[in-house]
Amino acid sequence: MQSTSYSLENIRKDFPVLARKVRDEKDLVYLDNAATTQKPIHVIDAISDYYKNHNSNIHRAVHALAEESTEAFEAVRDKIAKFLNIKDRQEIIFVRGTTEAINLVSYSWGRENVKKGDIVVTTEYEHHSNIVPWQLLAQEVGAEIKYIDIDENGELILEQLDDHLATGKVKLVAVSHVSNVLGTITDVNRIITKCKDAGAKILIDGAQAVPHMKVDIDSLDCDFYAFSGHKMLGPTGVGILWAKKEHLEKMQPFHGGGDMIREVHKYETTWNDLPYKFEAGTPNIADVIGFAAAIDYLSNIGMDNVRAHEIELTAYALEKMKNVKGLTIYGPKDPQKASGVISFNFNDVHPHDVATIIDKNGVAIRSGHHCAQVLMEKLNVAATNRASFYIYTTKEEVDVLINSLEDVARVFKL
Ligand code: 7TS
Repeated sequence: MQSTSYSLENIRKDFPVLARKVRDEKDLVYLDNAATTQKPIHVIDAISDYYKNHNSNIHRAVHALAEESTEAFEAVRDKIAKFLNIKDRQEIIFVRGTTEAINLVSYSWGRENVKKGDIVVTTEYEHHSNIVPWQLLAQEVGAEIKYIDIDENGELILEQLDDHLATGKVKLVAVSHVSNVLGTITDVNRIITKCKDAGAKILIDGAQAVPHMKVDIDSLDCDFYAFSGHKMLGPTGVGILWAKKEHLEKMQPFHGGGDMIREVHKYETTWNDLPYKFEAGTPNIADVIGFAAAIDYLSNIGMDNVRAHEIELTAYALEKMKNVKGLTIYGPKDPQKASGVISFNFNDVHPHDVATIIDKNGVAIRSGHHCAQVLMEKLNVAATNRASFYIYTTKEEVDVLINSLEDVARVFKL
């Protein structure tokens, strides 16, 4: 176990995959953390231990293994409550990820509360997961979608939110806490204040925020908050929807089935208490338990240290990238305003070509539209390259990325 001080060397030793060689014995330089992070041995062992020693379904049987599994599973809810300063554990719903969390809100809350002529506001830098569910809802009920645009620094033009709210028709504002492409940190406190004054509800997509900074749900005081475990060292297939109890109590279930019921009769059913009303069927027990090990790991490092490391790396990368001819960087140039994500294009080379060439040096970045085609349209590009950092990323790895661009220049004779 690493100490609470930040030891990059010790941290890296906890991630077996980081020792891998790829593409002709090159050291792996993993810079695709916004897509998913690598897993420390603690998480891998926790999942393995669960299957080896405890595996059972939960909430039902009275035997020893069922009791152990249920206790371990429910303890994770308490751990999440503590990690994010959530006062009421009944407000924490286990889902598969951010995508499912947002769809749950769109179906169960949206279909009751958003009517013909109402407006749902989102932003130009959303992931498709925070656009498409609202489009589906809008089409079904006859509502409208409006956008908050971004400025040339990749920041939201919040005056546009005022204009939307002034119509009196806005039922919900759905915004990401951090952009997955630009890394921009949204001023969610300002947005929440504006929404409250106007009586609009607010959903925050925290998929790129919770892994990278301290998030305090109680003091944020929004209505819905969604995030995924796999972007913060946890396994895939586990995510969280947090919602205010007053909403969850009134909402219809999203899925029907086992565990979410109190009584089922031939023609009618009553619902279980929160949070189980929204957790139909056997959940992803082993991965929820693995997620707890990820939270322990991050808590042990301290989220302030995680953030400080990313600011340092981003500042280092941006400074070095300034000197690379033909590089266009999208989003904030101030590392205090962004998380560890840098999107760029290199001359006119297609991002897939850039990514393919630097992959030969073992560098893993993402190229494409990053599930943010509305943003690509705004930037007037089909795609970008994206390098994204995490707790184990080193300055040497940033150097490998930047030096690899010379190979791209050579291939394309730039
Ligand atoms: N919202 C944001 C801001 C995201 O970055 C992502 C995933 C999602 C929602 C969806 O999360 P999921 O866990 O339900 O899939 N973002 C990315 C990405 O940037 N590259 O791959 C996945």
